[in-house]
Amino acid sequence: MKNKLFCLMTGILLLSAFSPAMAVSRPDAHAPISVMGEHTHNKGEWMLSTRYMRMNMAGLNSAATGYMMAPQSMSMDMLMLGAMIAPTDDFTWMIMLPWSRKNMTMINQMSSATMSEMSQGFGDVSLSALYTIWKTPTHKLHLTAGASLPIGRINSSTGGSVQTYPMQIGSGSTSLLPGLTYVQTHADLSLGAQTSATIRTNDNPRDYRLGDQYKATTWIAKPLGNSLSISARVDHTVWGSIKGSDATISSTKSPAGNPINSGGTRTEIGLGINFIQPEGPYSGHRFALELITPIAQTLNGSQLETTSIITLGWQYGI
Ligand SMILES: [Cu+2]
Repeated sequence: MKNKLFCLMTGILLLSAFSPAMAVSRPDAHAPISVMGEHTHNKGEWMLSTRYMRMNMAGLNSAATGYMMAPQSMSMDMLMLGAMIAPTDDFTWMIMLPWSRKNMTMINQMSSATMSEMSQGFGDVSLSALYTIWKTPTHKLHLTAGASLPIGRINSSTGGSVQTYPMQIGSGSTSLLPGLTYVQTHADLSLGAQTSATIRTNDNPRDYRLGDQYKATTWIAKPLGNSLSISARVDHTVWGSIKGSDATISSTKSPAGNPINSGGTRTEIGLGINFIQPEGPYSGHRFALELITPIAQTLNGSQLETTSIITLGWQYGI
């Protein structure tokens, strides 16, 4: 009898000790790749990641009446480098550095001539602490407290004049990045939800600040075997208008140079896959893809609408 009890107790202890580690090795242990800071690590673990994101925008939500130029399309290619390290089971540090390239085409509304412009560079770096509040084998809740530092340029120019607000690479402001993530893991699926914000704390050196941004997303992921999982996600973002203005940017040449044409809301759906190899030469590597389509957007004034977003990611950690 004592022996049986001992075996049972040892079994329960072993199970509770190993189930979090087992959960980490599932393909859906990480959320769809476009979601940031959605998982934490156990003590001593670290991870490096690269995400490539492409965002396409085309067509104005309302005519650029009264402006010389009308934007026609814009694309943004972003490479996001990230690292995570966990000094304890409850704390994970995360650092992220984006590099982006933006292209915009526009038409001169008088002469019908088209032109394009480009900007590129490193964006604002962010540092976050992820703190686990509640963790059981099936539920996990963690808090994110982060800050973004304005290292990205806000004076990118073309032909001698400073480019419009959407073409700038950085925000110029120090921002707070709070967030809350909840994940539920079951044998045959996982569910998650995250809310996060970007709160600008100061006007930048060019006398404006970008609008604050609030985001909520929820997803469901289903493992198909040990290597692959598929996911579906809904995302809603609300962001405010630009406050103040850069005196060197013309507010009448293009709607993109006038702060009244900024801010809005967007709802998107994302379909994704995550891939891992649990054992073998590629164990520890993760590959993921997510395709995102907006289903609704309301934009203040005259702005280009987002048409699609693709995120491709590679993560490596031990
Ligand atoms: Cu990680």
